[in-house]
Amino acid sequence: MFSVYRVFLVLFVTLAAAASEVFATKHEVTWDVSTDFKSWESGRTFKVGDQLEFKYSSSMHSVLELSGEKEYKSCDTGTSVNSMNGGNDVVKLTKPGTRYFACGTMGHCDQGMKLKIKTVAANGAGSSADSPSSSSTSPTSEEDTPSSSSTASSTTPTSAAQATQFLAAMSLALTSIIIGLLNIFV
Ligand SMILES: [Cu+2]
Repeated sequence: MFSVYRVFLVLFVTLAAAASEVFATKHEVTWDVSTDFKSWESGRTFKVGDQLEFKYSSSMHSVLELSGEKEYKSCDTGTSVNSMNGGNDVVKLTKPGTRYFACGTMGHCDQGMKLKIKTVAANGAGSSADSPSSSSTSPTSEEDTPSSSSTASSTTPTSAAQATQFLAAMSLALTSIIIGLLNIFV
């Protein structure tokens, strides 16, 4: 009987892990002097596990990660902690906190080509203790908006996210039932 319980526990943990994978969002950044990064950033939530994807022409721009707030404010790119120039650079948000990015091309940062990202701890999606409904940062708000690049798909198609949410809810319900039955029979 105990082994049955374990099987379902493993199943549930696996599903929860899969759900947290799907809930991770890839935030596509149109890395250009004409983008209003402040409003782009303010409309989004960045969670641990999410990714930034900087898309740009590598002959025009680059991506520097700046060391702090002071460097960000003054566009001091001299002490950058990381530099990328692939034109399609992915940055993983691995922990809560603030990170700063700027273009390395002369003058671009001063023209507003800089980005400040506040990452928050991922909520309930990955934790089996939380109910799935509490972890619903609504899928529609996480969709990438640029319509021109709709083929470069985000990692969270709405339907898949909803399906996974449903699965997570189902597995939680199933686990509750199993545990309830085990309590009766054992
Ligand atoms: Cu630039």
